Amino acid sequence: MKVTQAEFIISAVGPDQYPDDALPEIALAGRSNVGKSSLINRMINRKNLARTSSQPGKTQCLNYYRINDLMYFVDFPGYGYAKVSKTQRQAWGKMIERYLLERDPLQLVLQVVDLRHPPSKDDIMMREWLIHYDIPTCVVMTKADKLPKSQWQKHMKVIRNDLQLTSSNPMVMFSSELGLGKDELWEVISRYALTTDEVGNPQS
Ligand SMILES: Nc1nc2c(ncn2[C@@H]2O[C@H](COP(=O)(O)OP(=O)(O)OP(=O)(O)O)[C@@H](O)[C@H]2O)c(=O)[nH]1
Ligand SMILES: [Mg+2]
Repeated sequence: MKVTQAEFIISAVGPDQYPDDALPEIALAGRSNVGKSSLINRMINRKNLARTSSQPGKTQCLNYYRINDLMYFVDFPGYGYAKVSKTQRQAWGKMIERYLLERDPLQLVLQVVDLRHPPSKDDIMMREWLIHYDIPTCVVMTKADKLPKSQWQKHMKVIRNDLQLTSSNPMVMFSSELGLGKDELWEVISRYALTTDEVGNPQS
């Protein structure tokens, strides 16, 4: 998809601040520091629209980015950051669970994991939530540039297995550094969130 417009809309602390224009939403979930914001920036060709956080674990907001007036990327606060208090963790859980349960415009969750490592306990818990709420998911294995290509398939198999992915669950190899996987991920997103007219030609 050719991105001509990308705009930060709001850091929403709760449902009354979520946009009410019913555009499809693509949410990004993943461990703190895994590379969610970098992935958004790469997908829209902007260096710094999605802020890459200097204070991991501190944000408890859903960050909304509107793309081409067609859809939103919704950047979840990262999970699994060790220094977060129990109260913060519970607040995070409530907000995310409510969003997953009630948010009608949600079309797809991009579960972002680090290709280098087996999924964490939190990654597995998130996956179980997504299965439980029956939400379409695409697992994006990022930071591929940090691993020799010869090891990609082996690591992908571990992730597929640990997250109980079937052959119908899309998985995309990605690197925000290199731009690898960008067109493939736009194809997946388009399939779930956009009509064919809106897709246009893939952007190189
Ligand atoms: N080499 C490499 N580094 C990456 C990649 N993606 C992200 N990074 C780096 O990883 C760090 C964390 O990236 P972020 O995009 O801020 O991660 P995040 O998931 O948004 O983090 P939180 O907002 O804290 O949850 C930054 O230093 C990025 O430059 C990638 O594909 N390759
Ligand atoms: Mg971030």
